[in-house]
Amino acid sequence: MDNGVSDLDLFDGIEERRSWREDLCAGATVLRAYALAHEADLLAGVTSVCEVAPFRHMHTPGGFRMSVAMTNCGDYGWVTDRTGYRYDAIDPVSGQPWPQMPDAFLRLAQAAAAAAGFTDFTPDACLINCYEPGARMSLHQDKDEHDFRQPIVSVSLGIPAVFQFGGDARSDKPVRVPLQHGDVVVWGGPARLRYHGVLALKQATHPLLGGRRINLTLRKAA
Ligand code: MD3
Ligand code: FE
Repeated sequence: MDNGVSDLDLFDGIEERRSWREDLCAGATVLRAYALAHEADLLAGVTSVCEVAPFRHMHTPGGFRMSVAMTNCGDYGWVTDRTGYRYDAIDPVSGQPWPQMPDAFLRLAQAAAAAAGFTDFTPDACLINCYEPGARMSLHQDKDEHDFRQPIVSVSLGIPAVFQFGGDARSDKPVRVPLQHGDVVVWGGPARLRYHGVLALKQATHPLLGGRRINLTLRKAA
């Protein structure tokens, strides 16, 4: 479904590139290429976060090493280890607070949320996922946040991935949604607790990111 243009009206960019919207279902909106005009600022943000809080492979409570490497910025970060998973204000690796959320992340996410109809999105956490070929994320729900009225905004950067968008039950057959560099997805309302995952990434090369995919998910955790 192509139904128009959504520009980043919170930005005063020199050149706005065209973006188009696809509604997956009530509450789930794909804003294709929405982040492209700001790729340089977003990647600079990722680099600065990683200087303080490098990507690490965390372990699930069951003891499995996650194939996706993760870090966080903002007031809270999502962490998992043998004791369980949670949002924590302290990075367990550095023992310090997570780095501040880069302005470019916050502005892009608020503009995207507003474009999808969520006008009061106040994210306080950004999980940054790093995928290499073969890395995947199995079907899960995001339910560690306190207020499910707030959406989650996800920004895809780097090599492509196939996203699995399931239903409210784990057994609901997921639909496949290919996500490319610059695509932004807003998940909220009735879609907020849908099961979702990412299929194992295929080998590919992106001009800016090489053989990696970075996904930012901005959330209101507290
Ligand atoms: C649909 N990350 O970090 S973001 C995650 O591409 C996560 O790295 C994936 O799922 C990634 O938890 C997908 C897309 C996403 C995020 C939250 C959702 C889709 C969602 C919440 C409800 C429904
Ligand atoms: Fe998720």
